[in-house]
Amino acid sequence: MNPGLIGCCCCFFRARDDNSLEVDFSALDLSTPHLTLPSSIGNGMQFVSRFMSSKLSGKPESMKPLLDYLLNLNYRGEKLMISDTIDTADKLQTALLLAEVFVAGLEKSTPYQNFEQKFQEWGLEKGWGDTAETCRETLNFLSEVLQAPDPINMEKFFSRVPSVFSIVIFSIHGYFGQEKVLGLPDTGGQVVYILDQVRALEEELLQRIKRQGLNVTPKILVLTRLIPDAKGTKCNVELEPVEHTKHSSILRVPFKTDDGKDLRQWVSRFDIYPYLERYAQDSSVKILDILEGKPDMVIGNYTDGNLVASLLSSKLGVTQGTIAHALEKTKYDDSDVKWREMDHKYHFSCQFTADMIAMNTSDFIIASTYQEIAGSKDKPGQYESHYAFTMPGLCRYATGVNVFDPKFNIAAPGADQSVYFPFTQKQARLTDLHPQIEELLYSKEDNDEHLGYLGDRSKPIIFSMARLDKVKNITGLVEWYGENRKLRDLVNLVIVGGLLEPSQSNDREEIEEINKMHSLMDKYQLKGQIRWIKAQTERVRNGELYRCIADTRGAFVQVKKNSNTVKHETQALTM
Ligand SMILES: *[C@@H]1O[C@H](CO)[C@@H](O)[C@H](O)[C@H]1NC(C)=O
Ligand SMILES: *[C@@H]1O[C@H](CO)[C@@H](O)[C@H](O)[C@H]1NC(C)=O
Ligand SMILES: CC(=O)N[C@H]1CO[C@H](CO)[C@@H](O)[C@@H]1O
Repeated sequence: MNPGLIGCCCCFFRARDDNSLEVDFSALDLSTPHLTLPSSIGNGMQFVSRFMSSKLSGKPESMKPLLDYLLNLNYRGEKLMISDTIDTADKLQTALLLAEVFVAGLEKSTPYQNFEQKFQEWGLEKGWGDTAETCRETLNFLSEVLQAPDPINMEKFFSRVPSVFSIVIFSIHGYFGQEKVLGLPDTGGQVVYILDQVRALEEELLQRIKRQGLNVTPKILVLTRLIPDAKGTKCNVELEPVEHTKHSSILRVPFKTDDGKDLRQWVSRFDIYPYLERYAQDSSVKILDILEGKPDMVIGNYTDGNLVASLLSSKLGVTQGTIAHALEKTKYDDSDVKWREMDHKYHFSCQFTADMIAMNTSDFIIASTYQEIAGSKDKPGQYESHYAFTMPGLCRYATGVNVFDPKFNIAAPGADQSVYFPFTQKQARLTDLHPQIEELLYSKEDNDEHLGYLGDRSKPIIFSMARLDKVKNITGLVEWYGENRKLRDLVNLVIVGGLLEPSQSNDREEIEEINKMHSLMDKYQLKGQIRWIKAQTERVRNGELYRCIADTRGAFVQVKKNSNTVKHETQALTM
């Protein structure tokens, strides 16, 4: 990695005697207040609202920052909420009072246009609401905050402030596309998650914009890599609309080689660090062009996305969010201490440094669970493990990422309920798909989609679907099943994941795992009890597949790694 990159984050660096680096983020910890109770970790938003309301004492000077913030609100230069004439807290309070009394006297559903002129006379601009009622609510939240600041109204008011219209999401590695990509190397759940997320975000933005009475078109761009050798996917297409959205697109920007040419082929996510700085520059030019200005927020996913989001956010001065559900550091034992042994394969020296930069510069970090941040009794959290660690001979983080920072917020992910619903909802079941699923699970012959067969169909199915890599340890599950006679008598095993032949894959971990699958099936003579189906990409059919497994009284199994023991967590299939 170019050392210039490291200079972009604000913290304290010191060269140590052995030429390695010491990093102490706390040396510059000037103003951000921190949570104190472990139980409040992950509730940063609440904390910030409480902190802000405690700063507003009711005295006019204390309102100044809030007033300045509102005065700065605009959409492409057009003022929102208040105009420049409201330049003191007193004036703001007076305007709110007048407007509140006025809208309270109107029919609730009166459209904003009908009283827009009145609002303007008081110095109020668009953005309070689309009807008399929504305006009244927003005015009231702010009045309450100004009179007697409290965190609840503070949060309510900020949830109404129109500040985000365009969003850029970086998901760089793998093949990011809408069809024929799942199962290609480094390409898995994240593509589906992000496309779902984009649809949900667009809907949310549209609703908010409408509720605020604005006539603004939101824009969402998913930034990924353009891969000229696209392997039959659309990854060589620069701009592609996201299906089932109106205002969202995938924008692909190529990696450049040293001589300035487009890099043609896919590269593993572990090998992409040399390209990222240039990529950040090239994408920022494209983004500014397509959005006709800066985005309001950038979000990164995974190390590469987060690092580029950091670079872009510091360059353009926009809010940065991080969603890094799967950090590599905690996936491999002692990956920090043993970085040297693994570096030729994984380049953790780059990856952990990039993660640290991204986590530190992010304005907020979304985690899905408390455990992900702060761990449990017997396991450190993946973020917590970035507080203090050493990569011997390279660098030492004296104070790294602090989980008590209010930037950490928990938002549990949802599932698309039109795809994933309980198997008991008989009327909704996709019976049309049953013949295909029947073939997938029970046909006798091997073909290029599946290997092995289930001799006794009356047994329940133990089922797992995941990428075929070391961390997901599907081969561990197969081994465990193979060794357990009793279990083999009772249940069948169905695995969906990876490709079936090593020659079809060009991902080094996957190739190893494919070979292992074959040798385990031979070693334990599993044919007749196991069905190994290659990675499946049809989401809707997969939803029904889960339910068909549930019909057999089956169970979904996820192999979880826990320090040095491997626990197989079995959860009853309720879907
Ligand atoms: C990032 O670094 C700053 C100092 O530069 C520090 O105050 C802050 O706590 C760090 N953030 C996190 C999440 O650790
Ligand atoms: C995978 O599972 C096997 C069997 O349970 C276990 O021995 C092995 O250590 C696991 N591998 C990883 C990388 O967790
Ligand atoms: C929310 C989200 O999309 N998270 C994904 C980020 O990328 C990692 C690694 O590819 C996925 O595991 C996460 O699910």
